[in-house]
Amino acid sequence: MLLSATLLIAACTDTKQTADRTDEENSPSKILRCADVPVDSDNRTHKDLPSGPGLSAQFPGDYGIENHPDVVFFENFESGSIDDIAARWSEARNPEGKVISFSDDVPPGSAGRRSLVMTATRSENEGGHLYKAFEDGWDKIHLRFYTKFAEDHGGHHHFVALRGFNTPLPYPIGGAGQLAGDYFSVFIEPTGSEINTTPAIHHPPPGVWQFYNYWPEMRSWQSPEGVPDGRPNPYYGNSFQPEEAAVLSRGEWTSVEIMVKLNSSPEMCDGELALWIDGYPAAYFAPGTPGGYWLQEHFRNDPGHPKAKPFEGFRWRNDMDVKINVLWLLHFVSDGSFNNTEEFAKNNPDYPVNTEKAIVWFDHVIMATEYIGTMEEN
Ligand SMILES: [Ca+2]
Repeated sequence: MLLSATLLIAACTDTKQTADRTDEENSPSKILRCADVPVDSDNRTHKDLPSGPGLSAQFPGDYGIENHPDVVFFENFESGSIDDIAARWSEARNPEGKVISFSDDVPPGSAGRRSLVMTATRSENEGGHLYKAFEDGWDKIHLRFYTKFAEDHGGHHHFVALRGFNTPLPYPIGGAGQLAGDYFSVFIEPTGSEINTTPAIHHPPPGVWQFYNYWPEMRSWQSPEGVPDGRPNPYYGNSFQPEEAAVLSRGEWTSVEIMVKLNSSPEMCDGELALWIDGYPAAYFAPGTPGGYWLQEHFRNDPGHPKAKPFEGFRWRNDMDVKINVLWLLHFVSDGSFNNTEEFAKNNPDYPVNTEKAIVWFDHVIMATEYIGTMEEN
């Protein structure tokens, strides 16, 4: 699960932080992890989250939604060239100009006429991105976007993220394989396997939605307890999935909304995470919900399991100056992903997959401090 070489920077910093942490854990004043402190079950579940249109209800087609006081960012790709859009964001990754383009295919009911397309081509590029670092940062953010995966889309690797730093850089820095000592990262992305049970349940590509997270209390893949065992690259993203798999659809627009709420002090474990697909609440991770248990780097959302305990909540940050301050509209399809897609195609000749190109559309990208919801049709 390596990110591309361009994203693998800052390993030195992470190594130092890992060392600091080890010293800290060996000292008598060891700080307890959130998971070390039992929490009472919360009666709330994902089913208690709002659904359907939210603040979007006042703006059919999302027309004028950027004027709502809770909206902090809006991109509909309606105006300007790709260079103009890149200038509105902090960085565009568009190798040889071959990844990012425009399309007149827009979500049903849109007030607009144009969307953005990203095309990853095997052996040529690994897709691209738009990356936005904000001077302001927030303690709680909803991100809602519409996306469409091509009818023949195969396997994917990393997709859209919200991240938080003390001081965000205007381009992505990597930390793959290392503990996220001083930042957090929340990807919402497709994956081929449902990991809440053993054995994992495999889905045809692109698969099911999951969160893939880095933060200071993340777990290692190297042992059942989530503790490193001395081998290199002990930390990759930790997976969180809905209890009932949210299967991606191909060839149609989907509304994806995520909510990240940061912990309210360095001591508190009251950080949260939520997911809506097409306006239906799909997952909610907060202190006391859902029931589940950790195995290696996966939190298994399985309330009925004998080992299940109420989820402990997220301590996303130790430094209160870390805010939600990066939006990463990423379409990263590695050659490894294409290899997996080819392998899948050999074994499943009746399931159409493109082994050379992976195409996704984006539109109606909104960040707000409250629930946004699905677009009211114009
Ligand atoms: Ca648009």
